[in-house]
Amino acid sequence: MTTVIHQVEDWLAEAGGLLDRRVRLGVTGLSRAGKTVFITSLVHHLLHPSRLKLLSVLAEGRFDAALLQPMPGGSVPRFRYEAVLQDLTGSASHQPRWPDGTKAVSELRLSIRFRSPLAFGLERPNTLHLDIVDYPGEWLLDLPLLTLDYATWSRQAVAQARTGGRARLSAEWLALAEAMPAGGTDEPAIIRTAEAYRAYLNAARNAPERFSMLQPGRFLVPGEMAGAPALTFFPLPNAPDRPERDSLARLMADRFESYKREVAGPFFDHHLKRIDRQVVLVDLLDHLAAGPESLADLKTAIDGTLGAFRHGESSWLSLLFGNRISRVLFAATKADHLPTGDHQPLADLLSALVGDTARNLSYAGARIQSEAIAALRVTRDATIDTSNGRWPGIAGLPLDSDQIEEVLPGTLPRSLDAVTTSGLFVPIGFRPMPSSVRLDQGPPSLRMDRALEFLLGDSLA
Ligand SMILES: Nc1nc2c(ncn2[C@@H]2O[C@H](COP(=O)(O)OP(=O)(O)OP(=O)(O)O)[C@@H](O)[C@H]2O)c(=O)[nH]1
Ligand SMILES: [Mg+2]
Repeated sequence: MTTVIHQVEDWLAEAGGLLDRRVRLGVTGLSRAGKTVFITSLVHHLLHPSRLKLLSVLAEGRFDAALLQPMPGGSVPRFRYEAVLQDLTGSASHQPRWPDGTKAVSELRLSIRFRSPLAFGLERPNTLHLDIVDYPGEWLLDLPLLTLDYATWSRQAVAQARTGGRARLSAEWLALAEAMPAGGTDEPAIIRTAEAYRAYLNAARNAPERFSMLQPGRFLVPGEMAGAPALTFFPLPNAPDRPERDSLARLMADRFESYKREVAGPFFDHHLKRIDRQVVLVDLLDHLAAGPESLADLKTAIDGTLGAFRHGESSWLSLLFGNRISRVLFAATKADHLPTGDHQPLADLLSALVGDTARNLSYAGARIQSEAIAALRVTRDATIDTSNGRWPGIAGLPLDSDQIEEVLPGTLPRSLDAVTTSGLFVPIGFRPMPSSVRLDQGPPSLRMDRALEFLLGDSLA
């Protein structure tokens, strides 16, 4: 029912705005995938569009201007676009730097004035309102929980925790959880074990394998919920499907359900459920460097989160049953860590990683594309002389240095099967250079215009 009301609201808003279009762009990506930098780059590009060569509305001379709009209301803070831009440009008091990790939800609306061609060379003025939301990437992993009950989640989480590199990280929590009496609901012991579970998730996030499947998301970034009972639970080994009254499993299941109802569900409903277009940002390089276990975990996380969304061609039925996501861009971020010749192979590796999932989305009617992008390009290509000959590399300002350095980033694996943990491929972090981002000009980037053309080109036609 709420879906129908939301749709009618949208419809009325559109009718009121003389058929202005509204597109909700879902920027989805795990923690550190590059969401905040992507959103800032996208907005800055559209406000100063000279670098968006492949965006047809610009190439065809139909783009008038873009403007940041005040949000229509509500309680969600506005995305701190100006502050992030200031981080990236630098100021008298600080060097250009990357923004901090996101700790809360924020939203932004950008309106684009453009002209649509009519017959006889006439044009009609048009407006597209683009709504975007930013949030901590960790919270995305709450979406797969929404369709699970506590016993099923426990089985999955415990089996996962006993497998591969996670086993050495989960031992303390598992020992505490196994030692807890089934009938006991001793709160201090529950808090201790929940804390051990959180420590395990934290360790898994920072482990060399760079594990992605870390649930629930608020255990890592609690936002305003730190210490709340809804966050004091953990998966139980041998959790029964029908726990007895007053048992530990029953209490844990109740808290799990309350987490879904009060935290994960509202986050999805209010911020992501109604998106029309989706960009899935993936820091694939980082996971390629971390090896096969990291990649397998990443794939599980991407598949699990995408499963929460409805993809397919939108139609008049959307008015009754809720909108569908009609375009999904899979974007391998931070492609500026590689020389130009490796960009397409990187996009191909991402296509291979999401292959089955992407096929399902296509089958449902959504259009799919993969790109290697850099929302903010902070390196340039360089040819590097070695004793072995001359090789394509990159040059940039390493995170821990004030000198521009030329770097050979290593060899990108030819296929996902060729990925190893032997450290053949080691990405290096670079920081924004002074003057690489200017307030009055779109930022240097890689394939942001292709990304925007795919995601929004038809809405700007
Ligand atoms: N070289 C390069 N690095 C990037 C780019 N985009 C992001 N990064 C790096 O990736 C880090 C994470 O980017 P964010 O945009 O903060 O990632 P996020 O997805 O918002 O992360 P959370 O807020 O933790 O969910 C940045 O601090 C940069 O170090 C890019 O285009 N090029
Ligand atoms: Mg962020």
